[in-house]
Parts: sequence; C-alpha cells; structure tokens
Amino acid sequence: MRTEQPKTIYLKDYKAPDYLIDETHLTFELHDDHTLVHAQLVMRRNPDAGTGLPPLVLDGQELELLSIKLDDAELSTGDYQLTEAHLTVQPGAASFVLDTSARIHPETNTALEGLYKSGKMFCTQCEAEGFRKITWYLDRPDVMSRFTTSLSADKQQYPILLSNGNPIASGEDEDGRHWATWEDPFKKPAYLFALVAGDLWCIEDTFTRASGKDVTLRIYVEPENIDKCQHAMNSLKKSMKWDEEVYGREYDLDIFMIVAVNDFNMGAMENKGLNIFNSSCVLAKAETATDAAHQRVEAVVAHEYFHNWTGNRVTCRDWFQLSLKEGFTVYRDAGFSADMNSATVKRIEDVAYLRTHQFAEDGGPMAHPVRPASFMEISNFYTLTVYEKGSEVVGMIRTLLGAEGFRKGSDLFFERHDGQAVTCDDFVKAMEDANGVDLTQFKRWYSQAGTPRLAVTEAFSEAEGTYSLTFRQSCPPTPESAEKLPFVIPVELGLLNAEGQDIPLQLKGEAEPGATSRVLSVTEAEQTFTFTGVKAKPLPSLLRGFSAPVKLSFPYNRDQLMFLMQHDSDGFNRWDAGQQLSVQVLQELIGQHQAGQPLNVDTRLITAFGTLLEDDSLDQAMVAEMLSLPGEAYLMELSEVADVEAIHAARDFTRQRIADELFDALLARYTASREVSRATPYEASAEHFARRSLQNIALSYLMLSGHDAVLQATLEQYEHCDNMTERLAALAVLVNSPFEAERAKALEAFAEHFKDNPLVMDQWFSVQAGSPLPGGLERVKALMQHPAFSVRNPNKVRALIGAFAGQNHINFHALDGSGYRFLADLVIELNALNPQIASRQLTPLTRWRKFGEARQALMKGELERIKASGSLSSDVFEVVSKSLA
Ligand code: B3K
Ligand code: ZN
Repeated sequence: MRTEQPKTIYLKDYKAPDYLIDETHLTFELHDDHTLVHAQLVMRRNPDAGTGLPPLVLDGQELELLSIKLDDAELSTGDYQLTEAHLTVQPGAASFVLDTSARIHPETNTALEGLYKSGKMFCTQCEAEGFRKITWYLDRPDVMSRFTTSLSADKQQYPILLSNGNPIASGEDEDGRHWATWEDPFKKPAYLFALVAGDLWCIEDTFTRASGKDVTLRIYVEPENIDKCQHAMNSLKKSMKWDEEVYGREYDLDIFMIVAVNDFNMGAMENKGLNIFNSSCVLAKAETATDAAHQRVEAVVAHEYFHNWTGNRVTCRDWFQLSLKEGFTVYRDAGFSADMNSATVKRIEDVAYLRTHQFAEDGGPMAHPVRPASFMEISNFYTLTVYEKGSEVVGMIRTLLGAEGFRKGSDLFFERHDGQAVTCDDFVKAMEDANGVDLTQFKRWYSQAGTPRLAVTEAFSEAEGTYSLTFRQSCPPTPESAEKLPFVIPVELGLLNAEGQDIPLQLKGEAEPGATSRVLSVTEAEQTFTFTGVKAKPLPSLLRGFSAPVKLSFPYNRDQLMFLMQHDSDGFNRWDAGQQLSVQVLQELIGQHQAGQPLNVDTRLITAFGTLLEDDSLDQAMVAEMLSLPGEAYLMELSEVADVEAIHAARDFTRQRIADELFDALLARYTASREVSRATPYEASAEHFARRSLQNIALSYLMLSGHDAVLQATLEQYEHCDNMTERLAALAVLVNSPFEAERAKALEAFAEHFKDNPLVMDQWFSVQAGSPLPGGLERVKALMQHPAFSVRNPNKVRALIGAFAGQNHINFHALDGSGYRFLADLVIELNALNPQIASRQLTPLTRWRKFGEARQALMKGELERIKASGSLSSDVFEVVSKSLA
C-alpha cells in the first residue's frame, strides 16, 4: 500500500518519454513461494525528447531488488536510487543495456494485478499499470518494445507455459522443471504483456485468413471445463471473419490463444496473441450458462479479438486516450453482435444500459469526459463513459459520415498509425482527412462531460404546409466544468402521417422531397428546421436508433406514444415510445404513492401491452423487450430526488396489474413457447434466445398471480429443461414468489447439483441477492458464509455484494442505514485486498446526491467512515474524496 497521498495527473502535462526500450528480454523462474524476474532492457535516448542524458526513471512497485547492471557493470547502492515507486539510474551513453533481477510474490498477490496466482495457475494482468509490479520499466503505453520471454516452472504442476507471440524454444531441466521461450515479433507497450503457467487443457482449431494463411486457435482452460469452450471458439472464428469483411482487418500472428482464469478483476484482457479471460466470459454450454452468458461470451471474445487492431497494432499515447481503443472497440463489438443476432434488440439493450448507468455516472461526482483531462488512479477510469459513451461518439461519427465515409476513415487511421501510440485527435483527424470534413466542433464530445439535454418543440402551419422542429440543447454542469459549449448532435428522424406512414422529407430550400428518415445536425444552442410540403400535422419520430447519447424530450401525449409504439418504422423508437409511455404512467403512480393516494394504472398501458401479446407477427425478442418495464435504477436516474419506496411500489403495482389483466394472453404466450422449448434441443441462436426471453418474462408476470397452476408450471420448467436459461429463470421466479417451501427446496437442490461449478453458483448468489423480499441484507450476510463464497474472488463479490447494492434497491437503501454500513465495511475490507474491486463496489454510495436528506446523511457518513479508516489505496481514495468534495 502507498504511503503518500495520491497526486492528480493531467493530460496537459504529457511529455514524450526521455528514453525508449527497443528490446525487452524477460526471464521468469516460477516457484511456489516466490518468483525471480530478470529483465534485460536494450535502451536508447529518445531523439524526439530533447538533448543531453537526463536520469532514467523507471516505474517499479513491490519489487525486491536482487541485482542491477548497466552495460554489464554491476551497480552498487550509491549508483542508483530506489523508492517505493521508482528506480533511478544515470545512463552514461545514449544507448545502453540495463539488467535487473527482482524477487516478487505472485502467491500472495490478492490485488490480481501484475503476476498473480488464480487457483493453481500463474497468470498476469498488466493493463493499465500492472507491469511495474513485475519488473522496473517505462510502464507507459507510448513506450513500445519487442519482447522475448522465457519462463521456467515445475513440469508436473505447470505443464503449460505461455507468453505473447510465437513459441521459439523449450526444454527440460534435471530437477523436474521445464522452460519455454516465446518471441513476439510486434512492438508493444508493457500493458499488453502476458504470461501463463498451469495445468491446462485446450481445444484447438484453425482459421484461414482471407489472404490464405492458417492461424492456430487455442482455448486453454482447467481440465474440468474442457467441455465448455466450443461456443467461445465459434465466436472467435466468427469475429475473425467479421473483422476481415467489415473492417478489412486480418490477424497477424500464426497463433491466437485464450486462457480462462477464475480470479479476474475485469471481463478479459487483449494481451498480444494471448488473451486472458475471466472464465465467465469464456465458458458456456447449455446446461450451465444462460443465453445472456452465451451472448456475453460471444461479445467479449469479439471485443478482445478486435483489440488486436484497435488497441494493439494502433495503441494509446497515454491513458487519457483510453477511449481511443475502448470506445472504438466497443463500437466494433456492438456492430458484430448486431450482425450475429437481432440488431434492434442489441441496440435496445445497449441504450437501456447507457441511459441507466452511464447517464447516472455523468450526473455523479466521478463525471468525466470521454477523454478525461485528469485522474488520480487510472484504474478508476475504465468507466461506462470511456467505454459506452465512447462507443456512442464513434457511432455518431459514422452517422455523420455514412457507412462508406466511416470505412474510408478507419482504413486511413490504420494505414497512418499502424505500430504507433496515438491520440483521440489522431482518430478524428483520419476521419476528417478521409472525408474532407471539419469535425472541430464535434470533438467537444471528447472534452466536455455530462449528458446533453435536447428539448424539442413543434410548430405546424396548415396554410403554408410547413412543419418546424425547434431544438434547444443544454448540458448541466459537472464537477470539473460549469460552462459547456454546444455539441454537434446528429438527430435521425422521420415524420409519420395519420396512417402511421413515414412521409418523404423536404427541408425548406430543398428542390424536392427525399428520404423518409434522415439525419439533422443540431449544432447551435437553439436551432429550427422547417419541413415544407406537409399537408397535415405529422407526428415526429425523433432520435431514431438513439442517434446521439442525449436526453431528448418532446411533449408527446400517451395516445401519441401508443401510436408510435405500433407504427414507427424504426424498431428502436417503437420500443422507446413504449418506454416513454411506461415512464409517464409510472411517474404518475410515484406521485400517487407520495401523496398517499390509491394507486391507479392508466389502462392505456395495459391495452398497449395486450396488443403486443396478441400480435403473433412481431419478433418475440422485441415483444419481450417491450414487455419489460423500465427498471428501478432508470426511474431513479430520471428522478430529481429518488424516492426508493415509491418507485418500488409503483413498479410492483403496475406489474401486478399487467399480470392480472393480461393473465390469459401471457399464459397463451408462455405455454406456446414452453412447448417449443420442451420439444427442441437447446441452441445458442437468435431465434432460440428470442423464444426463451419471451417465455421467461411471461412466466415472471404469471407468477404474480399466485395461482397454483403457475407454480406447477414453474416447477415443471425448472425440472424438465435442458438449459440454464430456463432453469435459472424458473428459480428466480420461485425466489421472488411467496411459495416459501418450494423456494427453499429449489435453492437447495440447485446448490447441491451445481456446488462444484463456480460460475453457476455465481448465478445462485445473484438471484438471491437481488430478491426484493424483506430481509435482503440478512440473506446476503448468511450467503457470505456459504462455502462457495469468497471475498477474494471478484466474480463472487460482484455476484453477491454487487447485485445486492446495485440492483436490490429496496433492501440496500433501507432507512436504518444497514445496507450502507454493510457496503462500507466491505469496501474497507476489500481496500486492503483488492483496491480495484473495492473502488468499483463503492459506486452505489457515490450517488448520495440523488436521495432524500435522511439517506444522504447516512451515505455520506459511510463515505466519511471509509475515508477515515486508515491507509487507503489510490483507487478508493480518489472515489471517496471526489464523492465528498
Ligand atoms: N483492456 C481491458 C481492460 C483492463 C483494465 C484493467 N484495469 C479489457 C478490455 O476492455 O478489453
Ligand atoms: Zn476493451
């Protein structure tokens, strides 16, 4: 743990490195109680960084120095300076070789950063600044080097020895140990370094590149998981093909490896040629992984693979540019998932997530631009803003330039910057140069934080046949900036006539009407667009496909929203109209609850849901999405002051009414789907996902009836299915039901059956942690004592504590402060074990400004308590201090 208070680092202070590392030769001797790391760095003065020979300052943490040599001469204590974070030496020439030897302790590394042990296996996680826990280095992404890595370990315990690039040599020693050497021909920053040693099995396949050469593909897992890799392998091959077809990007090494580990702070890591994955993002088969898990595996495999070009071949100059690789790569994986499954459903899921969580981040104390201007701890900036909003920003560029222009821009970007470490500005410049456009104003999306609001009003003149839309944009202040300049907001829209058809659009001044859906660029604080040749007042369909990450408002009445739900030619906007209708109805109920009035659901909502259920022609996945009411977290985000009880009551009441009124229609849909599911073996396909999602949402409504027949149907589904999607959905329905005996029995049977499968047990923890029934905190505390739980495993922490604090609002926000106290205790415990996870788990407490006075005081009190609890990691310190500022 650090002893000094963390400093703020600013983008404006960026300086090129004084020295470069042309070659990096690493040797690892892995032992049970320590590891020896020898590093030989072939270095030279950076010609672009000035003259003279300044001291060489290397990053290094938690390393025990054993020896150091400069150009083969052993240095003694007076020849260098060693601190908690740095090793400083004085080079005597512009080119030199530095050798260091260190002892490190992966076996006690609970932060899961640097070299550590996950179960019996050694593995690494170096992004962003973990390499400095392995050896002294210029641990910054603009220092790119050619790596050779040798590793040795006991052969019986660690038969598999892996690192980046290609294997070039291996052999055995006499003492039962063996070794392997890997060479990565591509220059890379240290954050892409990886090493794995363990007793692993693999499945192997090949992919033939467009240019004809074969690539060997391997997925390594612990032996008991060898039957759960095929879906990831299929996903990998699809990703490789898609990137060739859609972006013209081929893979560049002869081998591509994925290794699954159980203890991992994030989803996965794109190390060159050797991706290391959280097992939750690799392992999937019907019996143990849900449809959502299958889709996540497909998306994460694609995401990490796509990084090979967006991140690895072209990397970031500094960590402020993180969205250069992450925003773009999320955009690419979203395009892939859209092409593999239902594009509209993928868009709906992404937007619902963004609006709930990223908008909340933009409105909270950690708000930052897509390209942050400062940070204390970079690990805290792997955020929804950098990833998801960053992806939206790339998407807006594509919307403005069109598909072809965007591809020209990305081709130029890769061609210009292959092998370089560059900035978000370089990305935008390539887009500008390839298309001859000026994106200067657009770049405010990278530098200004906060979610813009876009208020739209209309005016129709029958006499003139004109229809005008006026857009007013504003952006609320965020911690680091009060004033915002207008953004470029691409608004895709259409106008519907009384029959629900799109009319051809003709803007004032245009010679003739054109397309029925088009993109307007809103660039001013206030701006009016007038359409001509409009005979009758139309109904606007605005922000189609969610063409910009803004909060758009238009004074729709409920009948208009119902009309859009049925007729909008844009599938996303049909869903969104339903969401807006639901929000209006729910907000009315929240008001009734607060006024102590009886709750009364607008029957138009029920009618609209009924129409959806009756219409067999609609895509089942869309129906399932449309039947899902906006979540509590989204309703909180939309509230000025979030009233936890009123939101919960309004939503529960509405669900109950839907269940009561539409029981027959829901049952018909459920029965029909369940029959097909029973008769058809599991497939991880869009069609099957759609069927099961509708089936399971129908079941969750039906159970609210409390009918015994529904209980029996749930038990039948639970017992007689061939897949985790149906089984877990049935379990969740039971867990949230009043049928105590059946619930207890199912939970016990489930745990008994799956006790040896940690990923399935994560689901079991989550389902219980999320249950809104009273006594939530006690249940969570009891589950923490379960043998399958461990506070040291991030997946377990997320499954149990994350699900409780992030999703179980009615229990977590208990007015006695017990939920907050519990979370703060946990953060204090995790701070010492795993700072990154500690800081992530803190998020719900940072949102204290959203709540009423009593909760604010309690939440702030807990933040204060964490702050005073002793030596805080930079991760936790930054979040706590900014939250209290
Ligand atoms: N690039 C990694 C992020 C790892 C960050 C660790 N603090 C995962 C990804 O976005 O692909
Ligand atoms: Zn990524």
